[in-house]
Amino acid sequence: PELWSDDFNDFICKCLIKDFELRPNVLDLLQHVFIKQIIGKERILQKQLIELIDLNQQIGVIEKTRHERIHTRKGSHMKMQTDPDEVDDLATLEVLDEQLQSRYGRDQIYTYVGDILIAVNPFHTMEIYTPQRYFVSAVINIFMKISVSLCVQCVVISGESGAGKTESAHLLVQQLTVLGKANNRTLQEKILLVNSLVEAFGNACTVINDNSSRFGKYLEMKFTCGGTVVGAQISEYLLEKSRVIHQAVGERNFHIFYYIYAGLADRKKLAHYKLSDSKTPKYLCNEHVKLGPDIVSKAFYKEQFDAVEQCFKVIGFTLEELGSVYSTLAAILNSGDIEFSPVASEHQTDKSNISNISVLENVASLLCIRSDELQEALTSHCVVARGETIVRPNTVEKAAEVTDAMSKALYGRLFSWIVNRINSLLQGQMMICNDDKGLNIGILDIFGFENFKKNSFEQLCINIANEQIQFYFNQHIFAWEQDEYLNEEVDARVIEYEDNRPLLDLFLQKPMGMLSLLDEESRFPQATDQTLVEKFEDNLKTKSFWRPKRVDLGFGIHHYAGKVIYNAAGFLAKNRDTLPADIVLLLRSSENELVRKLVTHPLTKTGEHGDTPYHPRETTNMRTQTVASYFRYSLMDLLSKMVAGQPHFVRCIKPNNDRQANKFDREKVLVQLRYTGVLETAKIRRQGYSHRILFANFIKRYYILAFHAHEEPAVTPETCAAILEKAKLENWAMGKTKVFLKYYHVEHLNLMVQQATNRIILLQAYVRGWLG
Ligand code: AOV
Ligand code: MG
Repeated sequence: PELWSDDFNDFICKCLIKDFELRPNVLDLLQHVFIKQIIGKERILQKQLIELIDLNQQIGVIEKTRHERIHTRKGSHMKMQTDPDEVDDLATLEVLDEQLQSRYGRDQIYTYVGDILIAVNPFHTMEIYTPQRYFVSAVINIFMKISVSLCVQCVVISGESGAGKTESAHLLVQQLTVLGKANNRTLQEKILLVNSLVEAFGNACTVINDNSSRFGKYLEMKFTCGGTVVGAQISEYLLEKSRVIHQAVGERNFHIFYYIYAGLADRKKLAHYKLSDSKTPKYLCNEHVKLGPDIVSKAFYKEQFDAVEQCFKVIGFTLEELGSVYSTLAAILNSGDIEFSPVASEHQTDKSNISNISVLENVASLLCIRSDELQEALTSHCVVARGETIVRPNTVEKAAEVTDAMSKALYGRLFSWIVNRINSLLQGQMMICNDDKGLNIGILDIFGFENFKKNSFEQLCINIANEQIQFYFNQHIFAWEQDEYLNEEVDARVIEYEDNRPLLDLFLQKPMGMLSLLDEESRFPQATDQTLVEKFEDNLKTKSFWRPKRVDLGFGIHHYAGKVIYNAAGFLAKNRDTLPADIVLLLRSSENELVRKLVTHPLTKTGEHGDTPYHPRETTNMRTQTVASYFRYSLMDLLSKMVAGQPHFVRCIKPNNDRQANKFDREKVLVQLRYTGVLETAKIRRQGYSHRILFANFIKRYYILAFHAHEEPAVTPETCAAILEKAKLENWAMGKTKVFLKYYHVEHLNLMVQQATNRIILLQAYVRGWLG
């Protein structure tokens, strides 16, 4: 082929996506030569060509060892004769957990099982992310795929809480920004900061993870065809707002509250934001917070506050906006301290009064609303009866509920606003390039599967989301693969896998699924959490649901990742998540623009793509949408994004429950490998056909192995067979439109093409006199 042709580019890409460990000089070349020159389709300079040939020789050395390995694999029918320690892809190995353990002992935390990347949490800082040895080959893989296939790539990171998803997502973004060398350094910096900023607001300390994600995050990085990063957009899902007003035993509120409280104190600005140094706001006092060695110091919080403020500024928030964000946070903290006391009224209905008016005034002043109106909105409510509006007093309990609802709503909307604002600021940055066809890499990092001592509505939502991701994984790895065998009439052994569809139906089916039942019950004013659990029990007839004895309001679910006992206390209130219209109207009257924006909607639909999910609940009638139905909507939105791309799965594995470095609990790992389907994946990769290539593509890629360069062989199964036979491969299958290959076939074919192309490069270079 012509040296500068597409085929040649294709070849380079193939070299790069090999999963050998990249060496520093190869890496440099990768950045300097390939990405800029080849993918950018510019001519390579003579000097660089020489370097390229060096590289080829290096690849040759690496390939030689690979070659031997592949042959051993083929010859011995999967009985590995090579040292398994050397193998980065464990799909061929039988004892996966054992191998992972010995690799872990050597700090080799990344391992492939077929095309799935396993990342075992090292629980200590690793030296591997230095600029010289920066890249996990998976990153290169993804990066090259967008360049080659010009299709959206989607990285789905999953694993239980504390397994390392968020950390992996960070590293991935970091590496992609370096690879996608933006000409625009500031943009690159901004993209890196976005993650930290959003996490300050959306992460919190739980009993499992000190930096636990309490929302789902989908970050899309946009690239030009030349591989330069030109922008990013972020979508957030299902923030656990209830944490603002209440935290479970041993847990904390969202990080940002501690940051701002310590940061403002340090700057002697507490009074300005109506906070007191001597009295910690109630929302931040969880008396049961553990006091372990990792208790975070004020100095640390203060540093974090400075960092967050810096992020805001670099991304482009104005000082005015920052002030409003701080005021809103301070208003939320103050709201938690408003105290109500009962007042006996003449009609003997329970009325409530605010016993610390000064705090109420603080809240009103921070939100720029009138304090008398706020008092009224908290201590009374309007009902419409027979066309007449009647004002009814709120009991102490009710008034406190309304206050909490306001806090949660303000925080949830503030979070969405920040995310939307980031998006529009990054959008403004986006360089529109001529060749920008919108190449896109999405990275999904959600909250991991949770099973606490006490599990509530939040855990149910989190676990359903994980159940959905697992379903998507199964579909992709098992179900679609098997469908394809059927359609193509290829005889392949069917792999049994744990199908969690019945479980998803249990949750999501309409009208008899758990969420629908919850919504239905939420509409009855007389319903209680007790009637709700009974409703579940009467309608959910499956082995995966049961009522444990001795647990009031308890129900159990057998999730894909294990059994969880939930407690339905508070489910109805949490699901209704009512924000009284009086509060909405009052906040809309605020003199602060941000506060007004938070309650006027839709927030924004960013940019021309309009692909940021707006919140359907934020329409005129704020009371109709329950958390369950919003949750369902979000899940579908997320899924539609994922399905649109080509997925890459990263499975994070937690090696022990004690967050300890160098501790590998075999049993714990095995359980995760089992329920995440990694073991079955290994099986399917061994027994099935990992690659299915359309005849035309197969011939285009490999014809050179059996035909002359100038020939154009017919696109037929016979041509494909001829190529495969020429390459002396066995055990492949021919479908109706595709060739079915085991992945070691593809390795072998690629190797042969590379060798053929290497010869061509050297020859051409020689002919042109560049080799002296
Ligand atoms: P998660 O995202 O999977 O949990 P994190 O990414 O927050 O888990 O990881 C938990 C902790 O493990 C981090 O705070 C680090 O201390 C450590 N860790 C993880 N990955 C690495 C790594 N590559 N190198 C060094 N340390 C690491 V959750 O959000 O709770 O589901 O909901
Ligand atoms: Mg996380």
